[in-house]
Amino acid sequence: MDLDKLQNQLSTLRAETTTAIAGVVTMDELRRLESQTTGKTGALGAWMATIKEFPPEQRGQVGKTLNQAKGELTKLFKDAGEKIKAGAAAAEASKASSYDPTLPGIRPPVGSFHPVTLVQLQVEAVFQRLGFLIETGPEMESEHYNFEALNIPKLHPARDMQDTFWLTNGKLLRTHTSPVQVRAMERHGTPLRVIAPGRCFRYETIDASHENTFHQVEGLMIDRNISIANLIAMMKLLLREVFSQELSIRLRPGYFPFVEPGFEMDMSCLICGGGGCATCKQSGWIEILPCGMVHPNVLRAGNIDPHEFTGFAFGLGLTRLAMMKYGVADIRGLNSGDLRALVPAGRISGTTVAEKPPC
Ligand code: FA5
Repeated sequence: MDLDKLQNQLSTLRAETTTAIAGVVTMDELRRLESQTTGKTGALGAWMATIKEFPPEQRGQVGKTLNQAKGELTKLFKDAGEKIKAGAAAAEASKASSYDPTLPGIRPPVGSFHPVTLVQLQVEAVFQRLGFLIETGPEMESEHYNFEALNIPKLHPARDMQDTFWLTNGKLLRTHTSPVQVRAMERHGTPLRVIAPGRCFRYETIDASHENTFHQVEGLMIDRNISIANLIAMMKLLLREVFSQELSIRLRPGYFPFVEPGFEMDMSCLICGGGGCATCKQSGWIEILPCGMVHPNVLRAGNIDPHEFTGFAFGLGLTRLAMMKYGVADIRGLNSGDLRALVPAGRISGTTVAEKPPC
């Protein structure tokens, strides 16, 4: 063995070690490689053991060369170790910074209430505050409750006011929510404050303000000394609460066999601002709240003495109320699944946010 050959082999070892270090990822791998290279039993250790085979005059130089090579290799390992540690620390830091617990969460997409449901909840809240019960009645109704108990006997021309879907079992799809009036009288007696929201069905020609399936809210208040003044005050309060503003309304005589006197309460059309449009049939007014004082025959049908008790009733057009409140110009949009009509103001673009039920 001569010194030149030793130096050549040490150069080769340096080059191979540099290449091997470049492929190392973890500190454990690096330590293993270092011990195989510079450790006592490693490649350099084997060279150290050969010093005594050199002639005595060369041993000093051989030792120096081997020590220098060991120093260079040790530095290579030290630098590589620092690099690996720095990389691990950076990865840890970036992992930590990608989680910010103060960021707002991602809202899961959820639907919103139907506009009719929204106004229904609002109307219910108004009347519940006034001590009214909320009743329901069957959609498949008997002729008795839908007509006869409401002072509309068979063959009475008033039946033509509400084109009816008759069923093969002799019943019908209720044409209004008024059947709940006598049902509630029978169930609760007097005094009585009740509202009854629900779906109604009529064999109607459909247009911008008429559907064959629509919603109403029936209202009924029976007690001693109930007057038209109570009725008007209650109707005005309802519209003020739902629209959060004083609206233009008008009261005109209306005929319904189950009330006497009867009225039609109209509100100024909010689609056109009263100027006239297809929704209000160019009149500037929307028929929304027919009402009146309960007819004595209806009180009798509900086992209530008309000499002792009086009451008012109304049949709010809930679907039309929703149209006015949310600016839906055509009633068909509400039943068709058209999101432009169904998602009222309050939806945040991008994600849908469940509308809070109005208080
Ligand atoms: C009635 O249904 C009576 N039962 C209301 C009533 C109750 C009067 C108590 C007096 C006392 P009318 O047919 O006008 O009345 O309907 C009431 C409201 O329901 C209307 O003002 C209108 O807002 C709504 N409405 C009626 N028909 C339709 C329809 N086809 N599509 C949408 N809304 C309708």
